[in-house]
Formats: sequence, structure tokens, C-alpha cells
Amino acid sequence: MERTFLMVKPDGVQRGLIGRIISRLEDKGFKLVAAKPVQITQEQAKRHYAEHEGKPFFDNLVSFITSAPVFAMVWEGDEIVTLSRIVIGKTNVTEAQPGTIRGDYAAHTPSNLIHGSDSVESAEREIANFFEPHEILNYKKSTDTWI
Ligand code: RTP
Ligand code: MG
Repeated sequence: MERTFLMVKPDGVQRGLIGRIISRLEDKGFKLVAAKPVQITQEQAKRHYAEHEGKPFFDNLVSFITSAPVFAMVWEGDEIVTLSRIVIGKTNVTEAQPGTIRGDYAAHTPSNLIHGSDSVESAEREIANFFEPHEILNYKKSTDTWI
């Protein structure tokens, strides 16, 4: 079973969208296996966004993600890395389609509400940056065989 790291960004927490975002991911049929609110440190933010180091928006991105608490999560599902990014919608809010989280709730590109890992390798690295192995649960859900 594939895992991904999804994180409600500071704008989503401040706007009270944690519950609605979780509902959409549950509705899709994904399984929540870890979750906690986190105040990200500078070091943790730089590790998380290491792939963007050197890009013009990097400093703003680190400032934004450390500006207030985020809600960090690990979700499980078949092909969840690809599927969750479809549920999330495009990075640029002018391209995010209605029916996606960003398409329905985000109105400015840097504040696009939620992060999703872009590959299985990124997911492993990002999960390790936020969670200890014992914080990630392994359990059966009654819907497992129906999704
Ligand atoms: P994320 O990593 O947050 O899930 O978003 P993503 O894969 O859709 O987009 P990515 O290219 O990884 O960019 C990471 C975040 O950086 C901000 N960003 N700003 N041109 C810009 O000002 C710009 N480009 C990207 C966004 O917050 C984006 O989600
Ligand atoms: Mg990304």
C-alpha cells in the first residue's frame, strides 16, 4: 500500500479548512494513518522544500510555511501519490479546476492550502521529516475491501 505526506498549510489552518480537507480525502477512500498539528522550524521547512532551494520563491515559501501552524498527515491508498495530487488540484490557482481542493478554496498561488508529495521517494523523505515510525498506524478499516 502506497503512502503519501499531505499537509494543510498555514492558510488552510487559519481559515478553518482542516476538517473539510480531511473529509475530501476520506470521501475519496484514502486511509488516514498519522496526523498532528505542527509549528514547523526553519530547518524542517528547508529540508521539506529542499528541491526548491535556489528558486526565486524559496525564501518566501519557507517564511510562509513557518509563519503559523500546519496540519501534517500521512495517508495510505493505491497510487495515492498521483491520486491525491488530482484531488488537491493544480499548483497555480488559475489552473486549479472546480471540484479540487485548490480549485474550490484557494485564490492565491503561494497560499494554495495543501501540500502533497510529488513522488513515492519524496513521500518517504517528507514523512520522515515530520513523523517517527511509531506515530504511523497500521490498522484495518471496514471499507478497505470495498474501495
Ligand atoms: P506543494 O509542493 O506545496 O504540494 O505544491 P506543488 O507540488 O503543487 O508545487 P511546487 O512546484 O512543489 O511548489 C511548492 C509550493 O511553492 C509555492 N510556489 N510559489 N512562482 C511561485 O511564486 C511559486 N511557485 C510555487 C506554492 O505554494 C507551491 O505549492
Ligand atoms: Mg511540490
